Amino acid sequence: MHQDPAYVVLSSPTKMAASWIALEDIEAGSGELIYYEGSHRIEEFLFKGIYKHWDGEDIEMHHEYLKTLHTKCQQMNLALKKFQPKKGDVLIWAVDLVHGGSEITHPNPNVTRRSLVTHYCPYDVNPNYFRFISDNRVKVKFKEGCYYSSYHYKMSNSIPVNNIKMLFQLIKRIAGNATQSKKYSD
Ligand SMILES: O=C(O)CCC(=O)C(=O)O
Ligand SMILES: [Fe+2]
Repeated sequence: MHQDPAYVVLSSPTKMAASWIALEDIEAGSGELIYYEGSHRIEEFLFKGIYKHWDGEDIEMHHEYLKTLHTKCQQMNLALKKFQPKKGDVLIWAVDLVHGGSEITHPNPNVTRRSLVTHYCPYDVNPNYFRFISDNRVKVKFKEGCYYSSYHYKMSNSIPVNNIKMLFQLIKRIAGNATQSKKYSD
């Protein structure tokens, strides 16, 4: 389990919320999202005493970070919850919520749990990857005050997402791609 700022790096790390949108009914044992209720309030872990993100290198410190998340949540007696949504249900969490995928115990090893996971920040906050992936340095306008960017998918400023039907098509396209790509973090 993790907190998103360790891996989703922003110019202002605390200005973030996230959501898990179920694209199908999620079956028990399919590796559902789990989270410690109220864990967005645990004492902050700072890598090297400074950063909310992990540098991807110091394996020991990363291990220590993951371990302390459980310890802190257990010390505060926070309940470990499972999100078992129906298609279309959404879990929205505050930046520091401790969450992650659970073990797959379903008899069918090919069971899916298709979702759209999205991280949100204000327009004046930039994802860190803007600094080194120039192709993806794009904020596509959806409507007034709403923009989207993606680390994984090439975005074009010209995608004409201006109504709900088109947004739906975009989500379907992203979901289709997502099933073909590998899970990249836990
Ligand atoms: O779907 C999952 O298991 C977790 C995804 C997640 O935590 C994330 O993308 O931040
Ligand atoms: Fe996450």
